[in-house]
Amino acid sequence: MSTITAPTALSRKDFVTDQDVRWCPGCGDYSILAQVQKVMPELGIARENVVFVSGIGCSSRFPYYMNTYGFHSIHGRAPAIATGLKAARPELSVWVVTGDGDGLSIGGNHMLHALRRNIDLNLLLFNNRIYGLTKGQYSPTSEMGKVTKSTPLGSIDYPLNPVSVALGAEATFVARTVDVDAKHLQEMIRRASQHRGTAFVEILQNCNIFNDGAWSAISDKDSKPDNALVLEHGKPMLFGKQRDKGIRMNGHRLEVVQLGNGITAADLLVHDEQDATLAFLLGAMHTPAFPVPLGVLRAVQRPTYDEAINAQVAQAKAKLGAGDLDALFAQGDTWDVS
Ligand SMILES: Cc1ncc(C[n+]2csc(CCOP(=O)(O)OP(=O)(O)O)c2C)c(N)n1
Ligand code: SF4
Repeated sequence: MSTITAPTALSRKDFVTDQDVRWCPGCGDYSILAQVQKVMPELGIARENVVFVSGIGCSSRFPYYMNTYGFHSIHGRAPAIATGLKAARPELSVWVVTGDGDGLSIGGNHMLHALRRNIDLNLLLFNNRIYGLTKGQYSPTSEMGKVTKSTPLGSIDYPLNPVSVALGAEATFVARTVDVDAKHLQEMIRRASQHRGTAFVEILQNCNIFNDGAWSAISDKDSKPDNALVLEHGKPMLFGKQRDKGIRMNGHRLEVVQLGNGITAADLLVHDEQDATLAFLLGAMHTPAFPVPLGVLRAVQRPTYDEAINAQVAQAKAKLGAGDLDALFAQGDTWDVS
């Protein structure tokens, strides 16, 4: 969330750069870029107050294509760089773009701390379950048994679930969406930008070159209704082509039920974005036993890191004065190198 508004109305074109987009034809990243460029003007933030920070990977080429400020940083470190930027310049709208390899492997530590600190960032994790840029090695989200160039006999690693990781770090905003669902993706970008605190959005993305169809059960028109549960706050959890299946609580567990034979929508769970336990249960659902939840799993308010750090700075200044950096460096033990 940023407080500085744009002086004049902007359009999608204002956010497009003159750079040739260097993703493979058909890559899911194109749709994500298009939806972000579409939503940006609606947010009413001046372009010079928007910054996209990325690490390394195909997804991390994103800042070149956004006509805003940007920082193509080092592998896995985008959350740390974005944290410094937001703490120093809280009025900026800071976005982190990362991949499942960049954000959860080499950058897992940095991601975790940005999430728990609740600094006011928007974190978009493009999850294609593979390393795209380095040509198809398995990633922390690849499924067990996955045969790739680096796992020729099949991966023996149990995969990370990005949403569960974010919820485990007690992130205040956690959502999931899909590259090909333009409207839903736009809505999640809007919701993330409105949230004060770290907004984490997992975007299921197709890498048609090295992991084609990894999410087809959830993204293809025909299979999506039976494999995805679109969450809406305050609404019962219904899914299926005929909207005749739902999610019900059975003791401490969730279960899929077929409507009819005495079971109605009134028996189903109603989504509550503020219920942490429910978010955990939903986040752990996966195919084939359950549909994959899409939408906002959790949205709650908690003081942000940037507010807290700037309050402390103001407090220190009130007590001790503005301070003098040169005097600070010159105090204590100093020496000349000759
Ligand atoms: C320090 C360092 N280690 C390893 C690499 C090699 N490397 C570049 S991108 C990448 C993984 C990218 O995967 P992901 O984040 O999933 O992005 P994608 O390309 O799939 O969008 C790796 C391991 C690097 N550039 N720097
Ligand atoms: S390698 Fe995959 S993720 Fe990278 S640009 Fe090509 S299709 Fe997209």
